[in-house]
Amino acid sequence: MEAGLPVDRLTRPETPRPATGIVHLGLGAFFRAFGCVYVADAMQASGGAWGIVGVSLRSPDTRDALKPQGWAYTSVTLAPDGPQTRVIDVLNDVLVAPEDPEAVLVAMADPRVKIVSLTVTEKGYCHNPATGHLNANHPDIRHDLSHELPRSAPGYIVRALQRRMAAGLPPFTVMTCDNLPHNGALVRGVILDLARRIDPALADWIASEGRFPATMVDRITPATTDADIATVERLTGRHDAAPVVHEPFRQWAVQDDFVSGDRPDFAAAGAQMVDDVTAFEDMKLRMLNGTHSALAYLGYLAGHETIADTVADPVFATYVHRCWAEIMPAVKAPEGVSLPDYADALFDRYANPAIRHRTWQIAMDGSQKLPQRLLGTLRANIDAGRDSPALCLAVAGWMRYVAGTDEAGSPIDVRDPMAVLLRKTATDSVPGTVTALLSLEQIFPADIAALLAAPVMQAAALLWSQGARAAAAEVAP
Ligand code: CS2
Repeated sequence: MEAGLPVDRLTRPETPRPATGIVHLGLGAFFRAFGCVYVADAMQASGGAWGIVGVSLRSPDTRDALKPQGWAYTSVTLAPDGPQTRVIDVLNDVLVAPEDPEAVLVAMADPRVKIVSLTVTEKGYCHNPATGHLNANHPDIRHDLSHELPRSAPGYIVRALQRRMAAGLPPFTVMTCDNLPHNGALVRGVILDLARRIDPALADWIASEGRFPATMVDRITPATTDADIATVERLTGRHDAAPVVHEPFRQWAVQDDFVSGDRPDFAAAGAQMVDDVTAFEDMKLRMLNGTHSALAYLGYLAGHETIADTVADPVFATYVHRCWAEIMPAVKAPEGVSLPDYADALFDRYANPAIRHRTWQIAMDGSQKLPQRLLGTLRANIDAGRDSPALCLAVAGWMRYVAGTDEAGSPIDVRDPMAVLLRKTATDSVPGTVTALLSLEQIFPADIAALLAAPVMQAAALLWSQGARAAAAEVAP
């Protein structure tokens, strides 16, 4: 295409729209690059009316970008040998919850809707990360307890289920797709707790009729940039204001437990439908997300912009292998899976130079991520008498990061629901900072904090005195 000529806007293909069967809360890039693609593939393979109404819980940006395109968008697979594009057209509408909460509840209470799925990130569950239980003091939960029109994702689910019970409808299945430990049980617990505070009979009905399958989701999907939008324009000859970019790899393990068995034929799209996702989830949260966070904090501190840049640095390539060596003894592999092969595949995925996944993006919300990504592994290793110097360095890396100043003395833009508290908790002295941060029980249960005090103190002393790169080299020679 010649530079400077106006290009057409992407429009939705003239194919019939399937009726809406799914409402998705938290329509970010990840779900559009993952869940929507599986649903498109499942309908292509086996049919079914599984159109999706997406809900943005905060900003109107995605709705505003997709509306002129009839909700269609381009999904770009970034393989190391070049990109491939595909138009995804499973969205039937996008609602912006704060603008019209009633419209969201009406959509969720529609009898044709069988599934409400969620990618609201860890903090969207309004739970205590250390215990997994509802945080009843969360401002949005306090609001939702006293108002019919909610603000939080759990609030929307409970109020919509309340309408369905009153209308004599079956509940929808609640399918969480966030990286939380035992995510199905966790969201069930949060929903039942909130429902019980509103109406015990509603909680009883949800407990007996509702279904909350656990899922393990996996596809690396960096935030879309202006450069990605320009690339899509170059590749397709059309302007798409909200494409998604992602790696070729995808894996979805889904607990096959849906209300009346009603769901898309996910297996036809390559998902693994299983009775128990625990082994998949433990492996992925610990091996992938645990090392992602470790590389994010230490890589950022060492001045690396992306995960691919970080693992291209031989020090961090060795370091991440050392992390996997510490993690593998604490993970029970799903049947038929070799953990060393899984680690090798992860390394190749991280090294994909086409994926520009910023360390800063992954470093976000560490207070909500650390328990399931790193602390479970550390507890298992300590219980078994195994040292974990590389993982302790990752925890120290998080501490240095949230203290808010990088190695050159510049401020770090720390994004975390606890950012203000974390920065206030950090002190001028390294041991003081470690002790104070370990005493935050929302993140570190007291017993883990006590066990981690000595090794994390040692890692922190190394990190603050030598810097992230030299410290990584020291623990992983
Ligand atoms: C990442 C994940 O941002 C993060 O915290 O670790 O989003 C990761 O890319 C996905 O879980 C991969 O499936």
